[in-house]
Amino acid sequence: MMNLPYAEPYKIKMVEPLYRSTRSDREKWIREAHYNLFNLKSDQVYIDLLTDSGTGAMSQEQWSALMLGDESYAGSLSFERLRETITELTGFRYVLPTHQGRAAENVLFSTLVREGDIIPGNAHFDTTRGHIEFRKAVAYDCTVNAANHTGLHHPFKGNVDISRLENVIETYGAQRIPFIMVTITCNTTGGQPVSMENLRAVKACADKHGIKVFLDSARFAENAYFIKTREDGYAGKSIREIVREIFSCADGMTMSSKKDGLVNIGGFIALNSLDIFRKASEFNILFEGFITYGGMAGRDMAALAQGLMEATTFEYLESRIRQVEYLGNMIKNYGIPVQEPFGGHAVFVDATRFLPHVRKEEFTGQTLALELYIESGVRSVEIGTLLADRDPETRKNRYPELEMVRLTIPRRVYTRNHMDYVAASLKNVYDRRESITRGYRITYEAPIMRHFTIELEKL
Ligand code: P70
Repeated sequence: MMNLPYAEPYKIKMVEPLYRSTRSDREKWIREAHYNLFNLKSDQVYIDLLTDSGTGAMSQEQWSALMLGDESYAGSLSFERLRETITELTGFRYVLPTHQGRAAENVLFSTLVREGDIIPGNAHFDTTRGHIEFRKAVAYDCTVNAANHTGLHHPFKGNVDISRLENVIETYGAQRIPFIMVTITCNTTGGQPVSMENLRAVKACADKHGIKVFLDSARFAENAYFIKTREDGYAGKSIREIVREIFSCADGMTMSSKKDGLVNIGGFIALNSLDIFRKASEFNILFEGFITYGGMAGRDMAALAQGLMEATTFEYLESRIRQVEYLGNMIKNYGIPVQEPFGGHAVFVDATRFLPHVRKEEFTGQTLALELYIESGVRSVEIGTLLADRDPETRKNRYPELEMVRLTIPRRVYTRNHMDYVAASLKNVYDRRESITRGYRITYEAPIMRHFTIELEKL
């Protein structure tokens, strides 16, 4: 008897064309794009692994929910349905919709963060860090050491280092720390999960000092899948039971619905405190829109309510995460250095070990991402020095411990054949890695969140 392999729990009803190109087309396009992959038009890309954010495919249930969207300015029934769904899944009573994740950060941080504050966490993502630093506060990473060794196996590389966290609280004092922010899964360290045990330890530490805990929850369902499949005592629990337990370790959450909400745009804040909800509502009205739509169309809220339910099923998560794992294994079997275990939403390639001849000052991660695009039209993204920005005080480049290229898999979009193509493309670059010795120089950069609009020149 053969073990039956896993397969997608859906079939394809509608298709969208992809665009092939030649190497000389791509060399010309990327030069015109100033060697910034964000500047390419989508028809200049064959397989787009830039991000899993807002790039997923909706289900027929979500498309039909769109037709039932209630576009009332106030008291939209689509918002009601969304609020009920979020409360059912997370336990949080109050919900504020926003147009995407960074808007949720903007509203929450306008309410809670002051100049000179310290926000500790596992490893803040760039928009979160940007919103903290924009307010002249400090985003302090308490990352576990294991996360910085790509070849080292550790089931929960997204964990917060609790002794580092204790140290930060001791050094700066609880009154300068409005909250701790834990990102689930942790994007910066490679889509790595945080264990329930660690979440409980963070909450206990925070409670001891009277500090609140917020979860940056863009990929909370993927985190729940890893807890179920890796943490002792959770195999028998459902994804939704685990999700509920995750959020019981926090006072609130910010969400980019473009990931585990399975929609193309949207975000929200959910929390338990009426007081914070009321203050945040003022900023929501100022920046986003009335508190029952916050920058979202009623139909988008209807699709999101449905998406959140689909994303919290084991069948969906298994096919999603095992597709990432399939790509990761193929790349690993070619001998290419990758962050292990593979992340929930992406395979993170260790660019420093892939291209040892390219100096970090010449942007090793970006160099590899560009080589991959030129090789085959696969667009990935640098998660390294360009993304890490300059230190806000010294204005020097921050060189992160990990210089990576992220192959980010959109949800329910690409097939196994596409994954084979991506792996073969990367292998071709790997085979000629010895000949890649020089990187790039910056010719234009914005003062904050530079990687989106940066312009480069080949050295
Ligand atoms: C990504 C995108 C967004 C994000 C996130 C976490 C953990 C908040 C947000 C902001 C950003 C990106 C990066 C590179 C290329 C394209 C896009 N992450 N928290 O792909 O949410 O985008 O809705 O404002 O990962 O990881 P939002």
